[in-house]
Amino acid sequence: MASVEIVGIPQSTYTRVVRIACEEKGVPYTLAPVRPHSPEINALHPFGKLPGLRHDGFELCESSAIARYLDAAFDGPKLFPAEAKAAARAEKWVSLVNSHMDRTLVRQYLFAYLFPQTPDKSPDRAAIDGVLDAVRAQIALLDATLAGSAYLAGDGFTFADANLYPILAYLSRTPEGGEALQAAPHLAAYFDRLSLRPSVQATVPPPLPG
Ligand SMILES: N[C@@H](CCC(=O)N[C@@H](CS)C(=O)NCC(=O)O)C(=O)O
Repeated sequence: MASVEIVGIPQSTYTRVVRIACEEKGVPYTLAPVRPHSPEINALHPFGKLPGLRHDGFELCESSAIARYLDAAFDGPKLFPAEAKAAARAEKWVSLVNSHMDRTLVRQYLFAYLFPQTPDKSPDRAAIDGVLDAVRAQIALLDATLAGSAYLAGDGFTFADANLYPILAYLSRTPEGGEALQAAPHLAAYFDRLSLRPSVQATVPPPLPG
């Protein structure tokens, strides 16, 4: 079978999500590093977002769709559970993270540190302070969920965990986010457990490009 090509930069959270998915399933892949909105990704994604996938003449975008494709097209451990309730719980957490947490934790909070809109490029304190309550509330929600199960969808690792991990990895390196994460015992233990997975260790991103 032709090899899988993931189109996206390794620092992108959603690109890392699909790389973790490939690693979990043992699917060999190459990474084609392109920036958002470049002609190459615009050809795969109608809104120019990372990542995309090319495989055997097939082209796809959207991380969750890519994970579904990998799960159906390749052998290896299942990323999505077969059992109805566990499958629905995994889907629910992918949707919650993509619809709400990515915006709060990455686009609003993290980006205020990484890509501040301040004149001197110092962290955007107003933006950070404005979103901190929401950051802490989302960390508390994850902590409460993980008090009841080892992984987001139940007792086993699923794509929902792969989908959350890259966000937590960046969050753990921020002042307030890292502190809140460490103070959330169930979430912190889950983060440490996921950090030991070979799929996670094989996809550690290099520093962000300037
Ligand atoms: N729903 C998309 C979201 C992808 C996404 O937001 N990717 C980010 C990189 S992590 C991106 O390309 N951002 C560029 C932009 O929004 O302009 C997916 O799940 O793949």
